[in-house]
Amino acid sequence: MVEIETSILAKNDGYAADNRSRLEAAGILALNLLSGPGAGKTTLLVETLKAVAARVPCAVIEGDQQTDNDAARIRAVGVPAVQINTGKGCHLDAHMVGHALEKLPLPEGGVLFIENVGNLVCPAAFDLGEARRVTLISVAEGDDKPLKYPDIFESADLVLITKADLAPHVDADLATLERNIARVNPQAEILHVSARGDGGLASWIAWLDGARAARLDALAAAAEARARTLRAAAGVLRPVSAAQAKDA
Ligand SMILES: Nc1nc2c(ncn2[C@@H]2O[C@H](COP(=O)(O)OP(=O)(O)OP(=O)(O)O)[C@@H](O)[C@H]2O)c(=O)[nH]1
Ligand SMILES: [Mg+2]
Repeated sequence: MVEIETSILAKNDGYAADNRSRLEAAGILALNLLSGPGAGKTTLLVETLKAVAARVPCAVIEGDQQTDNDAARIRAVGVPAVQINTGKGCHLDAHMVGHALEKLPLPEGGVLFIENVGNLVCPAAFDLGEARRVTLISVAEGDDKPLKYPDIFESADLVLITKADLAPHVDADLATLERNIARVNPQAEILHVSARGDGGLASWIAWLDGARAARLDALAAAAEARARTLRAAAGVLRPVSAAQAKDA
């Protein structure tokens, strides 16, 4: 059993590396969004795309066991989306995402959002080739979830505590929730968001802009370093003229 799992994950890692190279070559920030069912991933995406898609090229890959409801919600705001149905599967894997990439217009220099299947457990183990992981948990889910389902929080770069507008109605203990996230993953950034009302997504959109700028900077720096290496090699290899050879 353990051997089978290791081989499945090793295979997945190979596909994830291919996806990562492809996304890097197109200067794309790819985000893997993970949460239990209904934490608000698609609603967050719809409201985010309404706010940013006019100035940032975006595309979305949606993962659900059945239906293309979520992809339809994204397309309704004018952003390209591909729906993956996993059938009996409980998570996306990098092979599925690789096929979805072929069906999308890739948002060169922009952001690819990958909404994973709603599940607090299985998606955590599968690298999709993303640059960053964003885990969502709504205020209504209970402050003990990071301790009960640690994997999905442990691997997150950012944790979004969603549906902040509902906090007073569900007796949410947000200080304990934050403490439990930090116990599992002290490095993760934590932001509180709400898709209802004005300004509830401002901190998340600022994070997104910062992450994209950092990604593009890092890719540009790597390309410049590579260009310097190639120029240096060209200098060494440049044919020496007869006159230069005589002077030397
Ligand atoms: N009050 C409130 N409701 C929200 C918020 N965000 C999402 N919802 C509601 O929560 C429900 C689930 O939202 P979705 O965006 O479909 O959640 P999801 O994580 O994409 O769900 P799956 O894809 O099925 O896992 C919907 O009824 C949304 O309207 C929010 O910020 N505040
Ligand atoms: Mg959804």
